[in-house]
Amino acid sequence: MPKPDLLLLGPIPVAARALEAHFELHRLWEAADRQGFIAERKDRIRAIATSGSLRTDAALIDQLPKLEIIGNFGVGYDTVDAPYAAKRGIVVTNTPDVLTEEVADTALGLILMTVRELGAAERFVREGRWLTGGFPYSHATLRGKTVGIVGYGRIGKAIAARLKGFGVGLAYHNRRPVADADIAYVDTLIGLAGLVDILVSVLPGGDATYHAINAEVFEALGPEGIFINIGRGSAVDEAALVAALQAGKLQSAGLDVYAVEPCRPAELAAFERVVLLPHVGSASQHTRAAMGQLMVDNLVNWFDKGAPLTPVPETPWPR
Ligand code: 8YV
Repeated sequence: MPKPDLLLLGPIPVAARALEAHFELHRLWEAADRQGFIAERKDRIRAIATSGSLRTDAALIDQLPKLEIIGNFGVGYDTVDAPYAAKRGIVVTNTPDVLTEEVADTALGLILMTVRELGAAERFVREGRWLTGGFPYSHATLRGKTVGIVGYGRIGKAIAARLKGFGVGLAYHNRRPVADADIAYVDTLIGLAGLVDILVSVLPGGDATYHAINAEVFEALGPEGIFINIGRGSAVDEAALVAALQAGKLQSAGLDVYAVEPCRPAELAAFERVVLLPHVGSASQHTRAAMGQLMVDNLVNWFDKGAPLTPVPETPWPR
């Protein structure tokens, strides 16, 4: 049996060997003329694998009449037009669960780094400044504080479970209350921001959340407030975040994700207290390997057994 043809939009090193074993790979990012590359192969490509670095939009989907499945490396699939794929009968899969605990761990690291200014403290030792004086006390603490989580899905719950051990108050906001939640629900994002000291966003990307975290939210969080983002950068109005920090209307922020990635966010880096991570939420070798395996398993299962393992909610399944 010939291997099915798969268009790989960008490099996914942890999955490369497994993909090669099962598919005829077409590496789009290596092509000088992308349109020509796709046009030459359009009647053969039956699968796409993507890490979200390039968009799988309606235009790309329409160029591939034999496309059956899009495998996304990552739980967030905002760069894939899943509703359009569903209309065309194309399955979309993502990699949930296998990264939940890793991302929650990173969120806790980011919260602690930001609240206790540990990034600046680490630089202080590294740069030899400790030799001439002590590091200033951190302005903030977790003691007696309340943390709000916006986007209370699997990862939000795993963050809350960890924070329970820290003795902080907890509340969350989602479009709808979550049935098995055991922390307080606040029915508006502004209400949540006004209630808490630290706001953690686990919001996914896409039109529904675009700039949901805006000037009004920062205003409600207040001058002692701290904002943490482990979800998607597009959910935050970054200009409003910079403006709030510059005006002293927000104390600090800890970010793992940005509006545009990769980036060198100079305006944010100007604040010593602000903590900036390079989208490493799930990025351990262990978890990235598990994500790669699940993406490949979805694709292989589709061609071997006609069923995806973890289709996204927009994909009507079972049909
Ligand atoms: C991904 C992520 O690994 O899973 C997600 O949604 O944000 C990351 O952990 C990344 O998007 C892959 O490029």
